[in-house]
Amino acid sequence: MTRHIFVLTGAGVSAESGLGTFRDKAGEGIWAQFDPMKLATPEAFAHDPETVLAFYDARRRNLLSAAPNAAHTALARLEATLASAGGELSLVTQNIDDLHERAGSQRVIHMHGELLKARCLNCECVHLWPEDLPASESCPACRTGGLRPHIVWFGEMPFHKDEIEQALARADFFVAIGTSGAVYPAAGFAAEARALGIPTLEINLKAADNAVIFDAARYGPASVIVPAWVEEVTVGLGGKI
Ligand code: BJW
Repeated sequence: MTRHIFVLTGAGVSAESGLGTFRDKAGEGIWAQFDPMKLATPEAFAHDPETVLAFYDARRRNLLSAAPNAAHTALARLEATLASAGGELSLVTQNIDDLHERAGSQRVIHMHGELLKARCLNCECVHLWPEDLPASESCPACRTGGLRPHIVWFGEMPFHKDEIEQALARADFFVAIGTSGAVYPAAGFAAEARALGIPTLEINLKAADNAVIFDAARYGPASVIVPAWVEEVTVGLGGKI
């Protein structure tokens, strides 16, 4: 029986909450409208902090007006059900939004950081930051350093690498939800799971770049497919995972 499920989520899980994806339909993803090299790299921030900060201010405001959808809620329910049956859910997200938490998930591993946090360039202290972040702002802790969004940009090391590897090694089922499989290292997790002998499932609107890696797939909107899958995993096994 499945007792430890590893779930990797991407932008597709938050798409129906009104948050843009990055590489979806031609001309509609965030990176089709904006050049990631000018907005999501440490070099871009060093060169033009105002432009980078304005981009994240707009994304932060959009996030604050968004709400979790049925996929987020179902994953929170899965975490609680697994825990009450002595199992475990490892929820690793590439998303910088807080919609999993707002849906009730207790433990979310944000491998690409969090939009509602800022980090000091000097002391590296991380602060909750739900407001606009002006370039002139200094760290509330050390008062000397400037602040940057607490986000992993291209060329930077994703967070929680060891914890993620350990969770993957403990898992007995791997699910990727709403992610294109275009960005590493997350895009490699399904292959790592397979190499460990863990069954893999893709949930997506359409086949991702790395679809061939998965043992099974369910295609459709996350708000429909995820609750149905969670229902199967929990009720289908008589409430016992
Ligand atoms: C639905 C749906 C619905 C829609 N229901 N589904 C060449 C080869 C291999 C690697 C590299 C390479 N060149 C460079 C690299 C490394 C690089 C990388 O992978 N680049 C690729 C582009 C090739 N990776 C990195 O740099 C990472 N760091 C790293 O590797 O460190 C190593 C290192 C070693 C030594 C020294 C230093 C470092 C860091 C990556 C950081 C990614 N950051 C971003 C931006 C975050 C901030 C922000 O939000 O602005 O993270 S990029 C962006 O992509 C964001 C996402 O988390 C990430 C993944 O995107 P995601 O979630 O998959 O979204 P989409 O839009 O791509 O897909 C959406 C999916 O949803 C689609 O499949 C839809 O079908 C689906 N969908 N609606 C269900 N309703």
